Amino acid sequence: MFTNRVRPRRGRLGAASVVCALLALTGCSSSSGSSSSTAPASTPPGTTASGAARIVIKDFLFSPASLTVAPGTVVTVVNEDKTPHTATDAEGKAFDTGTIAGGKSATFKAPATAGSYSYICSIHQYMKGTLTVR
Ligand SMILES: [Cu+2]
Repeated sequence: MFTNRVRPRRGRLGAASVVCALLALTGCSSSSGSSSSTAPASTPPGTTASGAARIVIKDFLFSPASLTVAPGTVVTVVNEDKTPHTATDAEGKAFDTGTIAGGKSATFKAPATAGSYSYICSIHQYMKGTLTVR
């Protein structure tokens, strides 16, 4: 009987400590968010600094669907499907991997001119991606 009365009280204490922990977490994240404004931005987000980039084709999708690279970056396209695919500039002939057999990879060189290039798989033209050069 006595122990039955104690148990619910412990449960309430446990819940209260969880709330305290959550409050501490939110307090912590808000303070770190304000301090990040002072940090210098060295590289724009989404830009590869190393000069190499990678696109993976899986389940008839380009991943990432949108990639930003520096002009002239060598981009490796990995085909993880069993079906052949390509990564082909949709508007001009700025780049084209040619047919990449299933399980294989190919490379192309990003255009030297900055801009946004939409590309497709020339075999499955509903497959779309965007390569941004800047
Ligand atoms: Cu394809």
